[in-house]
Amino acid sequence: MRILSGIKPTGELTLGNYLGALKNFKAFEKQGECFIFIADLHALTLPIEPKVLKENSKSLAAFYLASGLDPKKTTLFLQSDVSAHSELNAILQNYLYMGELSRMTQFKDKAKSMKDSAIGLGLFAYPVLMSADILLYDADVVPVGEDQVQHIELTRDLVNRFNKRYGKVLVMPKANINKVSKRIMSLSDPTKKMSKSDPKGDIYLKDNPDVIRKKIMSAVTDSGNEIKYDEVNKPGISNLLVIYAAIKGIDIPASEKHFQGYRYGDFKKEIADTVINELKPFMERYQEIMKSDLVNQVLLDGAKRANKIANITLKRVKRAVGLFDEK
Ligand code: ATP
Ligand code: LTN
Repeated sequence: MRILSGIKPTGELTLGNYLGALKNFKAFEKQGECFIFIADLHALTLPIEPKVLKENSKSLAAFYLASGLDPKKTTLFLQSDVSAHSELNAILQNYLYMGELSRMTQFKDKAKSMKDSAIGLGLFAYPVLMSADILLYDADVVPVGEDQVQHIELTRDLVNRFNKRYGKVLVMPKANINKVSKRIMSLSDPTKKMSKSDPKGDIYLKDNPDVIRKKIMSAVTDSGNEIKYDEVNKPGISNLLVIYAAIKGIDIPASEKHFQGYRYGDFKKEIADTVINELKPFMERYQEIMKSDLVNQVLLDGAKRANKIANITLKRVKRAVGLFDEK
């Protein structure tokens, strides 16, 4: 089995990225061949300073390593180090259509506050490049948070469309979503996703313990006093129950049961302790890795391995569509 996932180096990673994506990757190492990458080309779809992009990319690689991924087993690489992503993107863009791309929720969210004249083609075509990322590695499974499922569904439509026309060329991928941590919400507005590009209500992995505690203690809840999972009427409490369950590796009813009879204040205090204790060793490993030369070595080696596999698929696709390739 092949497993592939990526994160954009667009900003400081949040607890949402950690619980919804990063923390889940390690478990896949035992199940198959993993490819985990830094989606730096995708980070260019919205304005970003060159220096910031570069720093974020290194930092994200260190986060991957700190999460326990073994670079001997998992291929860790930078998307821009493998030119086949851009080449396959150029081919696949002919098989996805304006109508379906304009229906993507992520695109609509990101573009809603922008003038048409400022929306880059890359932002609109984001799912094409994402399809290329997935299909180049013949990925069977793509672990992501819930917000990415629509993009993977679109990739599946593309595979059907492409294979119907050219034969069995592309492998059909499937999203894998962690049932508990699929959508961590903002602490200040628990009806919105916690997102690294929206600093309100986020816990950043780099926040120090005092800041994390303050943010959790002031998380928006309701005026009631019952600790109960109810996404509609108690989104704030529900989100904190989810965070606890995701960290402890338990389901939501077990999380609810654990806090039965707690007062909101004590409940929040224990959530804060849990988050702080989870992130402390993780961040210590991260700091160590950032001081070493490990990231550079791992990305160099990862790029070599990724290029080898990606180029095989690219060749197969080029031949299928009739691009002259006799080498
Ligand atoms: P941006 O704000 O820049 O759009 P983001 O914080 O949404 O970014 P991505 O780089 O798009 O993060 O996502 C990386 C991974 O983290 C994806 O698999 C995504 O589904 C997951 N993820 C992001 N935010 C959350 C969240 N709040 N809850 C669960 N998973 C999340
Ligand atoms: N779109 C994803 C990042 C991403 C990705 C991928 C995830 C780019 N290419 C391929 C899984 C597979 C995001 O915004 N989180």
